[in-house]
Amino acid sequence: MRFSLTLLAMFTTTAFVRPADFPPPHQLPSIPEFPDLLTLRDGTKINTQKEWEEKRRPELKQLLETYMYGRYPAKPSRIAAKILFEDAHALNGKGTLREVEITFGPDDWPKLYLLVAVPNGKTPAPCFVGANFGGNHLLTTHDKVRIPTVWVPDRYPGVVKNQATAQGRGQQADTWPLQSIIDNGYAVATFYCGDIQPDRPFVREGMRATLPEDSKDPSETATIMWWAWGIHRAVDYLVTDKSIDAKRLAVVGHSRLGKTALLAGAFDDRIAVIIPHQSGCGGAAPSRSQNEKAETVKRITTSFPHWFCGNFKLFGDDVTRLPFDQHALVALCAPRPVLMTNAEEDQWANPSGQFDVLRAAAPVYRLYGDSQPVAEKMPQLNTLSASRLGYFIRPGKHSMTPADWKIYMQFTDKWLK
Ligand code: GTR
Repeated sequence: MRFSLTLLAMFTTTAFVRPADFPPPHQLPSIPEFPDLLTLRDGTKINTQKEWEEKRRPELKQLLETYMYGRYPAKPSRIAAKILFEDAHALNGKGTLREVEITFGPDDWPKLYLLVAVPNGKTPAPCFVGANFGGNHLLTTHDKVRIPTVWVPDRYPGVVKNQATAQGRGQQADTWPLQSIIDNGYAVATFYCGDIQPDRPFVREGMRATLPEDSKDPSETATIMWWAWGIHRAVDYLVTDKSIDAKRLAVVGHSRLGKTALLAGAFDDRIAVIIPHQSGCGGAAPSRSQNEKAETVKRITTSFPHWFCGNFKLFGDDVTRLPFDQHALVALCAPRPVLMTNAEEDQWANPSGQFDVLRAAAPVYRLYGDSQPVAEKMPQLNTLSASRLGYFIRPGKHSMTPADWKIYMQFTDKWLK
């Protein structure tokens, strides 16, 4: 079945206006603790939900764009979706599997290929959405699923000289367990992150190729922001898909794509639940970290210079100059539920620091009337805290497994069903 569906004729383009008083990083004041979420930069206190939404929330978004992730890109003026294939008897006959080609912007912009699995007879279904690491074809053996043609890291199964091949089919099915997700009454939609922006620095490819050449702009849109923006384009499609319940979307991602999931949730209110899995530094973990085993701002901006904008690197030697910490990103999600999931041996992702971030975001959730949005103490191993600011830590390492998905679904069963 091939047909084209025009989603949204025209978007308004929002120009980014940098407030005149955003100085270069070294001129910002040093703030040793997490900056107060309920005080504007000019010192004014925020007391109500309205003040938060009208004043502090936009200010924090601009700060995060300017100093960390780079500008939130404009919405494309044109977006369309085409079903590449649909199999109504997939997943042991219990699901419908389709792949949707989402086209936006001028003809030479990248396309996004969204793999969508829907539970038959249970629609409109709540839906998980997120980016994957190595291609949709790694998640299922279904032979109609497209193999990426863009650059893919060599470490993924079946990749030869940075090109994905059919050898990879189904090799990472455990990371996004489609069958068990639909068996639990959820739909799921995912795309290869590299469709939007391949995960390597410097090359003017993917969405980065749409930016001016040789830009010295220290707030230029960086890779994690592009990926989050890509999730928003997937959401543009999902809210038009009749088999999906547009009000019950949960964003999920692992590690660098967990950082992406949190940013995507913070910048798009259409997403109802936000699940950053082992997202670590630059995601749910604090930049002002006390955990000596955890990744630091200096380290991450050296290893992965393309994930964040140029300004963020300048905080590597003095994170106290950051006018926010990651609790701000969580607070932008308020009052929507956020679940941070972790593993005990994955100290690099800073599980205890993430719990501190969750606690620090609570004052904003309280403005929305949830008097106890978060657990008092970091939960024991294997004990889900399903508060609005939820937390989970299991034994084991840095990975995304079917058992982790069971936890995500326990949390979304509470908040979306
Ligand atoms: C690590 C990086 C982490 C995390 C991880 C991943 O090398 O230091 O921040 O993002 O990669 O994405 O798997």
